[in-house]
Amino acid sequence: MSELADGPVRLGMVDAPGQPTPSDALAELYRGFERELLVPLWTEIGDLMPARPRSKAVPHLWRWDALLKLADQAGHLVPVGRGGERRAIALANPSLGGRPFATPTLWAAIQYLMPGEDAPEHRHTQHAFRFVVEGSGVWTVVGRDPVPMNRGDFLPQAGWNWHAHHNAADHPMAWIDGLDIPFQYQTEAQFFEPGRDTIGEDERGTPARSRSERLWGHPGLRPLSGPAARSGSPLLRYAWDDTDRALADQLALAEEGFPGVVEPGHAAVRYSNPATAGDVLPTIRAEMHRIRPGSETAPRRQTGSAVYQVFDGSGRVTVGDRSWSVGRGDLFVVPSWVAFSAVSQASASDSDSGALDLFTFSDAPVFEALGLDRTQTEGIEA
Ligand code: 1HN
Repeated sequence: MSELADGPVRLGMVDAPGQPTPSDALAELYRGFERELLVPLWTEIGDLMPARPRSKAVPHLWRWDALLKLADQAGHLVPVGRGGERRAIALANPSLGGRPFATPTLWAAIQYLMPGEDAPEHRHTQHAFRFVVEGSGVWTVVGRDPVPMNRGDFLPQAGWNWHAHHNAADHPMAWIDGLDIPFQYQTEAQFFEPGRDTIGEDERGTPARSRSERLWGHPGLRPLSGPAARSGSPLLRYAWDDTDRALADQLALAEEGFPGVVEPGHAAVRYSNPATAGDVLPTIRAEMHRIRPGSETAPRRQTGSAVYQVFDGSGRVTVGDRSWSVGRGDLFVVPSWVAFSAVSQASASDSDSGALDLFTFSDAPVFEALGLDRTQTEGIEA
């Protein structure tokens, strides 16, 4: 065995194109690099500059039933309070070293609150949202504004806003949290600050609509009094009724012969900031897709990663070389430049709309801001 094998320089590269002929002098050179903490480009270029993205993450599926069962067990065993802050249990992509990272940029977790429980107030630079696949009864209090959380609601919450949660119901409630924690972990620009241990009595109200919705939640109408655009959406809840109607209208228009859907049988909406019409959060894009039974989306791949949750219905999803039958609540990951497609197999009897509804969030705003966004829809081999 050559001495080269012992150094940091990978022996496998010896046979790669453009590599020097092994010799004692070369081994001495490589030992010199090691001693001085230097790495030559010619042994690393394939990894540093791949011809196309090669994600460190892999496609993976988490079943909602399994998550919910474990979250409920945690509800009975693990208190919520200062330090841990939240009873949130994160998806750990199997190829990301056991870190609580669904993808290299995105955190996704199931969070659980028992009846009457409070999660303490804090704020952090990480951008976040909640999405509710089932249940109700929790109000998230953002900047002292109690915001209801019901099935199908999407609740963005830009970084550095104070927030706490309280369960006003007599039953536990689960939801998913999405945050840009892995992305901000890499940026090394995170800040965190604990707030009050308990929210005020005046914040324990259970209004059907938050103050933010009363100010910002009117289609196409922005308040003249509203605060200047912040770094994320001022609308704290996108209620399911509005999302559902938008999707149903798209499919109905298409059926009436008018343009409306992205592809046959496939309606889709993006949650947008009513002050800017851009993405709801600086680092996170969120969308809801509705696929008619029997319809299939064309395979597509793009730079950046995404997490999907089946909101309703059932079907089959394909992510790269993996494929799963999925149903309500199931979560899966689409890594960068891995093709994704979905087939709706729902029937009117096992879902609200009779279709496959997929909620998804991604890191697309980061890639677009940096000019790194690329999408391929044609010529993807099955
Ligand atoms: C957080 O504040 C929430 O507010 C959820 O519900 C998940 C994960 C890590 C750090 C803070 C929340 C979180 C989190």
